[in-house]
Amino acid sequence: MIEDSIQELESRSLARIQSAASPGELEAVRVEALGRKGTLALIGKEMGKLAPEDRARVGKLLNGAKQKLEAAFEARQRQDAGAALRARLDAEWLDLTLPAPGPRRGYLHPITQIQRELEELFVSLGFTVLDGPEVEDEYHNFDALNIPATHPARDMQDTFWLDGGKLLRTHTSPVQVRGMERLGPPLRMIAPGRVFRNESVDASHEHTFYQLEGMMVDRDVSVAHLLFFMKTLLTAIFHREVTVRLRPGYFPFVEPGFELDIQCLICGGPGCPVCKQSGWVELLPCGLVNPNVLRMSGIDPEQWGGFAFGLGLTRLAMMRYQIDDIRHLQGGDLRFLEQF
Ligand code: FA5
Repeated sequence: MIEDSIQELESRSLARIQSAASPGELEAVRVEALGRKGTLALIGKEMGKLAPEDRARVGKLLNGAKQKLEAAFEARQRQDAGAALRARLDAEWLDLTLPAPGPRRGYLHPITQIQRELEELFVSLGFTVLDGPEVEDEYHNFDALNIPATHPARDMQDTFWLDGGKLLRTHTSPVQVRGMERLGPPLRMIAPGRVFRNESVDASHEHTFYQLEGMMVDRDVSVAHLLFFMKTLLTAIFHREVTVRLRPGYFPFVEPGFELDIQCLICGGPGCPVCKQSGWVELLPCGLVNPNVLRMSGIDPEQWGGFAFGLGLTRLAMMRYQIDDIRHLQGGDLRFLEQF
């Protein structure tokens, strides 16, 4: 019976519209039942074969089934679209009342931290902080420090020479000379800064590193003054007793000259690559200013005396933070730098 087929199609399709698991499956049900060549269309074509008195009744039934299925189909589509929208809103949920994360905090490089601490200390002791050029002339880097061109001491610091007789300063000592020239005696100055040497790099040697120069020129300055300031400096940096040794050191611009070494804080004494197995790290060369140097900068050595030191700031950072390879400090690796 054609009426039974219509009813059976209607109830079966309604169930399938409800249970369709995906939009694709739902569309397949629609095409099968309502499509141009779908089951309802086929049944419609059979209508002509019906007795005229049955046609109106069956036609009504057929239209009713078509409308019900179309309505169910649209309802299911609306229901699916609503669920998809809710899922999207849930996934994209944003709490506008949460506080903003704020800018990422940066870090001061360990050498900058130590440099600033030392600047504060020396300023509190009456010293002025001076700056000088990294591209220097031969006069300030060497001649005015009692190292003329023929002097073998020029070989102690392998130099990067530039065009026109200029050079990359090999130490911060030229700033002493500039300080004496500019400010005259009495003088208390420090000069932190970057220096350059054409030497091969290893665990304790860089081609580019930091020093902090210090100088005091006054009446009756002695080795006792020098030692007082060196001890004050080391206590401020290490916040504890460190073992040091003083030995004679040769620098043409000081007389007498000393090397102040610190017992290696990486290995504690037995020897390691940082201290080249010696147990000691060269940190702080110093001495009383050579009268020639005072004279060349226009200061009368009969009236004034002075001390000077040239602290290896990069090595000091290594000792303070127990860094076992100098190359980490300039490597630019944030994982390393963020530890300080
Ligand atoms: C000088 O540069 C002198 N101008 C220091 C000075 C100043 C002496 C005033 C007397 C009076 P020296 O070449 O030793 O001296 O270097 C000083 C310090 O810099 C060393 O003790 C060491 O701590 C550091 N240093 C030297 N070479 C390197 C290097 N290649 N890498 C890292 N640190 C270095």
